[in-house]
Amino acid sequence: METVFSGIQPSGGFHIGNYFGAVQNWVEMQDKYRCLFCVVDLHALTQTYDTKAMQERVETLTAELLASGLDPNRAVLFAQSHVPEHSELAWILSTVTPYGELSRMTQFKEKSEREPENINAGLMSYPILMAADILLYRATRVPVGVDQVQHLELAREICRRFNSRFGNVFPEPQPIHTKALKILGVDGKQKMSKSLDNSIQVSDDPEVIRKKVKNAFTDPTRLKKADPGHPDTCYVCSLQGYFATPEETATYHDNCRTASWGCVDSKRALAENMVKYLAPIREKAAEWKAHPDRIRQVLGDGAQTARVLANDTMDKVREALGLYK
Ligand code: AQP
Repeated sequence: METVFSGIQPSGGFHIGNYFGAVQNWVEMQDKYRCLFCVVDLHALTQTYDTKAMQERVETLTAELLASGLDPNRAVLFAQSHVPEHSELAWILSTVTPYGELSRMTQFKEKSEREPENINAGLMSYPILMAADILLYRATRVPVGVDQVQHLELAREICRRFNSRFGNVFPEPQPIHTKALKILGVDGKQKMSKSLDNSIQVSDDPEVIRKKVKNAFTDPTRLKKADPGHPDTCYVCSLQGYFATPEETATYHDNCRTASWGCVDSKRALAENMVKYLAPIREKAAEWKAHPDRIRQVLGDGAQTARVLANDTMDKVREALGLYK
């Protein structure tokens, strides 16, 4: 069975972009691959955060991942900082990573602009840690959203450089492209992100969802209800298909195109479908959150399994590097 690795940062609320862009696919992969899914808390250190909130963020995210369908009996679920070999391998891989490539990464540029007072070296070497995350488990498959494609390409390059210099230790990981390549935030412009104020979180209360959808960006060319809408380019219409059946979605789009529905009607349908769709996840996550001991147990067991695999790889890496025994 091939090995899949993927990670998610505890950098804020788990949102519908993360769910459709990543986690829904992870759930489906559990029966097809040997899966390792990681709460990448070391990656989250590259952005400014509240140290007191970190424990809570990791637990909440884990609860939401479990509520979304990740099953600790079919996948290894763990926190990155519980397996120190991620950092060790990242250092080793940094010695074969071309510096110029790092500074060209789109995410580095975007996050540097977002937080100009915190352009740290970790933000730049983020893709090296990501390469270590994957190669540590000799994963051959990595599900990625469009925002991570460039990082995975660099991970593949790092893998090739290591292997050509030190011998064939790592298989070259291949991407699995996710269905929802990129979900935009409610501003309709930037990628929906945990660290931006533009997301709809899977655990948002129904009233919060309704309010966010009500204020979401819509077709700016549609000035009054009688104007025909453009469902192919409208942000609200682009989300309908995730929460409604194909038939319902086609009807909503038709209603918009023929102006029998205004944007308010489209938003109302979207909000209600979203509330209904997300309710079971929100409820299951609340159940998990009520039992932090169980969450801790899942992450502890996951880390134990991950460390066995990580140690095995690191033995091979140290041997290949010729490090002093
Ligand atoms: N808007 C999105 N649409 C589709 N997929 C998305 N992903 C993230 N945002 C979208 C996918 O979610 C997975 C986990 O992402 P991450 O936590 O590693 O970091 P990210 O990609 O940087 O996600 P965020 O929410 O934007 O976090 P912050 O704000 O902290 O940077 C990835 O597979 C990603 O493709």
